[in-house]
Amino acid sequence: MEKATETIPVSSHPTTLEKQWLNAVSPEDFIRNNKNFNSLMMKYRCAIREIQTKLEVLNDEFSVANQRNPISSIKSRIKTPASIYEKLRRKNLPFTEESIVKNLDDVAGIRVICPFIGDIYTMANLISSQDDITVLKIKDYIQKPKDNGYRSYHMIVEIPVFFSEGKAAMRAEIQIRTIGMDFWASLDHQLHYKKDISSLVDIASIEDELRRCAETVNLTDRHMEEIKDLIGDVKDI
Ligand code: 0O2
Repeated sequence: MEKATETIPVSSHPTTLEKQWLNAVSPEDFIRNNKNFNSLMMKYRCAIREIQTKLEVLNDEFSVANQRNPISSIKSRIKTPASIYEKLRRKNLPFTEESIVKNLDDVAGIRVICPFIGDIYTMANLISSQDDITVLKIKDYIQKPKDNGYRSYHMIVEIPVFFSEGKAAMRAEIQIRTIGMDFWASLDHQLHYKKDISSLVDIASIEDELRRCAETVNLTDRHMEEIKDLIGDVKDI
């Protein structure tokens, strides 16, 4: 006779994360931790919303004054639990709520894509000068690109978010880059994400190609900016 119920294993090879969350804690602790984790992620999502609204307001205002948008698009994401866990593990830090808040700057991430390099600095200055925003860290990978060719302007900011029980200072990472830099970074990200291709292709030669491509993108970005300056006010870019 067939069994009425069957336990389906989650995975025949549970990951460290699964072991830690599912096996190492009691069901009560698991549920409580999960609730606290979801509540923390909700706060980061709210911080993203606040910052995104600020950026949209600045974009609207600029477009009325200058007949063009300094922002082409905005993307945002909350770091996945697995990615949070991995980053803390890499830094030898505990996977607790306190540790996430204290040690991670990029749980909330906002990516701002601009048409021109000049727009990147305009948006960075406008957002930094708002008095409820505190800029904690800046990494200018445009002035000083990474060895692999990565270019982008990174800001770690803190913003107050108002909840029913009071105000919380939430941290977020804002990455600002041109359309070309973003195009380049997504291909580069795929290369590192698909680590399993290393046995099939020559990674070093792809990295060389990407480095060359980053230079081409940079030259094009600067050339486009020069053309824009020659034209003057560019409409509908
Ligand atoms: P994901 O999936 O985008 O979240 P730190 O936080 O200072 O300890 P970290 O995290 O290396 O050190 O800071 P950094 O240099 O500011 O980089 C943070 C993010 O920038 C990365 O997040 C990427 O999104 C992006 N980034 C940095 N370097 C590169 C690169 O060489 N190529 C690409 N494609 N993106 C890059 P995560 O957490 O790595 O990933």
